Amino acid sequence: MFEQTAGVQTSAGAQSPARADLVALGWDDTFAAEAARWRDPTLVAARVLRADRGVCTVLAATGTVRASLAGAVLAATGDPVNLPCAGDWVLVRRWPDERSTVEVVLPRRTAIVRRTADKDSSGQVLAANCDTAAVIEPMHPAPDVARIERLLALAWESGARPLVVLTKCDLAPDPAAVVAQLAEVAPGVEVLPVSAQRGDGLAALRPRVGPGRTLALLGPSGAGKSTLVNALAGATVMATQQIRRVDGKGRHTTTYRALVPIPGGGAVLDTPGVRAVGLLDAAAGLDRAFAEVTALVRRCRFADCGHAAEPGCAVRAALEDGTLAPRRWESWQRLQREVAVETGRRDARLASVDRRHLARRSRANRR
Ligand SMILES: Nc1nc2c(ncn2[C@@H]2O[C@H](COP(=O)(O)OP(=O)(O)OP(=O)(O)O)[C@@H](O)[C@H]2O)c(=O)[nH]1
Ligand SMILES: [Mg+2]
Ligand SMILES: [Zn+2]
Repeated sequence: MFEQTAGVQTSAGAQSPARADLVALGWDDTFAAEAARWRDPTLVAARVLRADRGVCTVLAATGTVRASLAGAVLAATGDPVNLPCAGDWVLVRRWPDERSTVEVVLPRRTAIVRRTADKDSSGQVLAANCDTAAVIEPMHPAPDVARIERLLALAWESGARPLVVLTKCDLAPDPAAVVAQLAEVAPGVEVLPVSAQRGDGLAALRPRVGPGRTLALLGPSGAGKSTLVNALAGATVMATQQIRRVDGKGRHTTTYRALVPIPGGGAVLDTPGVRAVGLLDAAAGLDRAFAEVTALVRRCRFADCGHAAEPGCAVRAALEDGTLAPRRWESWQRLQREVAVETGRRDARLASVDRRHLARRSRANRR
C-alpha cells in the first residue's frame, strides 16, 4: 500500500489548515495503485485545489500546500492537456527547506476538455477526476438550449456522468414546464431545477457530492455556479456576483477553476463562466448527447446516407412525421461539422509532426 503521509512533517505555520481526509475527497485503491507504481514512499498524495501558472495549491492529508511544478512534470507537458489542473491527483515531494514540488500527475479517470482559442486545436482541461459533470444553466431568463446541447456533448465525452441543473427556479413562473421542455434535448440525463436562494433541489444534488464524489459545474457567467457551491458547502467559499444585472448576464466573477472540499466529504469543482466552448474530439460524446439522432442515423438504409434524397432515410422520415425536431437535427449537424473539422486539424497536426520526424530521421540516415 502507498503511504499517504510517509516522510512528511505536519506543515508549519499557525494558519495551517486541518488535516484532510483524502478518501472523503475521492482517493481510492485505483489511485493508490497508480501511486504505488512510482515506488517512492517519500512522495505524498494530494489533490489539486487550484492550478496557476507553474504553481498548484494542493490538499494533502496534512493540509494545504503550495507546490511548484517539478522539471519532470513540466517536461511532460508538450501538450498543455497534461498540465495539472483542479481536481487532479498528484504526488508531491516536500523538500527539507519546506518547499514542495508536484512530481507526478496521476492518470485521470475523467477529464472535461475544451478546445482552446488557438487555431491548432489543442485542448484545455477544465476539470479532472469529476464523477458528475453538471451543465448549469439559469432557468430565468430562458435557458440557452444550444449551449446545453454543446456542454452536454463535452460532459458525456469527459467520462463523468452528465447532469443538467437549472438554477434560479425561484424566478421562473412555471419551472416544471421548462424542465419538461429540456428533457427533449438531454436524453438519458437528469434535469434538476434548483434555487440556491430558496434551497429547492439542493437535497437532490447532495448525493452527487457525497463522500468520495466530485461534482463539476460548467455553465455561463452569472448562472449561479458559485452561489451553488456556497449553498452546498454551507459557507461563503467562493465570491459571487454581488448585484444582479438587469440582463441577467454577469461579468465573470469567478476567474479560476477551484476544487472546493465539502464538509462531510466530497467536493465541488467551480469554473469561470463559459459562454460557449469549442468541442475537440468529442465524437463519442456527441453521439451520446444526441442518442436519439444517432439511433435514427443508424437506421438509414445506406450507411453513407446523406439524409437528403436517399431512399430509406430514417432521419427524413422522422423529420416528416414530427418525431425528430428540426432544431435538434440542425444542432446535431452543426456540432458534427465542428467535430469533423477539429478531428481533421488534429490529424493534420499529427501528420506534420510525423513528417518532421521522418525528415529528421532521413537526414540523420544520410549523414
Ligand atoms: N434569484 C436567484 N438568484 C440567484 C440564484 N443563484 C444565484 N443567483 C444570483 O445570480 C448571480 C450570479 O451568481 P454567481 O454564483 O456569482 O454566478 P456564477 O455562475 O458563479 O458566475 P461566474 O463566476 O461569473 O461564472 C448572483 O447575483 C446570485 O445572487 C437563485 O437560486 N435564485
Ligand atoms: Mg462564479
Ligand atoms: Zn438518412
